[in-house]
Amino acid sequence: MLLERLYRSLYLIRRVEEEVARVYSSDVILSPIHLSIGQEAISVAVCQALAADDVVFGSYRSHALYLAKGGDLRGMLAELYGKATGVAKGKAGSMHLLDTSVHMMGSSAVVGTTIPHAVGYALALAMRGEPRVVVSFFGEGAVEEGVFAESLNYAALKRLPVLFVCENNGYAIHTPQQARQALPDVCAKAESLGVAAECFAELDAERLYHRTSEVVAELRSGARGPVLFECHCYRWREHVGPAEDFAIGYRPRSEAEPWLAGDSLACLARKLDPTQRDAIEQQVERQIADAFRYAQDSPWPGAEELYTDLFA
Ligand SMILES: Cc1ncc(C[n+]2csc(CCOP(=O)(O)OP(=O)(O)O)c2C)c(N)n1
Repeated sequence: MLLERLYRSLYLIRRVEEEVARVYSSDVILSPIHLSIGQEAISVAVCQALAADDVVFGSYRSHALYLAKGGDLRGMLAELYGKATGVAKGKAGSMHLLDTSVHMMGSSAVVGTTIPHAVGYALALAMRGEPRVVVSFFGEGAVEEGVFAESLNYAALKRLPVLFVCENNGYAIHTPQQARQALPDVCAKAESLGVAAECFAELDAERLYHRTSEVVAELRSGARGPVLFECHCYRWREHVGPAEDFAIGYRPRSEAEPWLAGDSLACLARKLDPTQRDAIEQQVERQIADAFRYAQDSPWPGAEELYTDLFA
């Protein structure tokens, strides 16, 4: 049932990141962390509408995307701990999650860089006639990068099967979008480049799921060119790190309150039967406890790994 699937995925991601935040001060996690808390419903809803072999690319804020795409929780946590059992053998950390087994083909610390990668992948799929789609996730800060315009132009020109998903949380680090962009309307920018665009002003996981399903079916059939979704959301924690940062002055807590009150996880929880919900939560809590133990107990990479899998 859709509601249960959405809730299970969202609950897992929220609780994993809360646990990551909780253990972070003990330095067991050896990677900078950019948490998705508050924004997770976007990855969850979009990925539930994808087939297993559809492809996703993300930014450095990609724990939610990786887990929503069916990623390996044990492998992700071991990666954050820098262990040999991590999805990238401990070399990538939180910001460069990549796992070809679930078709998560890249995430990057450098803003905007995976947008052209996603378009290139979609071009390859189109040339091979494979009915798969690519989804490129990025923040509204990435829209300021030159590659955004170049990539959207090319995807529109070649009518490539790409869904661009802009997670617009209103800030790049500490600077609001209005102080950075003369035209803070991501949909208008996309449309000016020939890409059809839709704005989601609220985080409604079920609505986003249904609309993504429709668009993905059209993209898969080759019936249309690329589409951009601008999904408004709010980052509850600091830009990088585990804490809240309302006290440092760049944004007031009052701005967060409507988003906290409209929490996607709580909204879905209210729609579920309490017995069902408890069962899901208990299973997920066990899964999380197991995965943290696995990360903690896993071995460090050996010195012989220092120069393997490196392309620099
Ligand atoms: C090319 C590049 N320029 C600048 C930075 C520094 N930087 C890191 S995160 C960030 C903000 C990006 O904001 P956004 O794309 O909206 O994503 P969010 O952090 O809100 O998820 C910036 C400017 C970078 N990593 N890469």
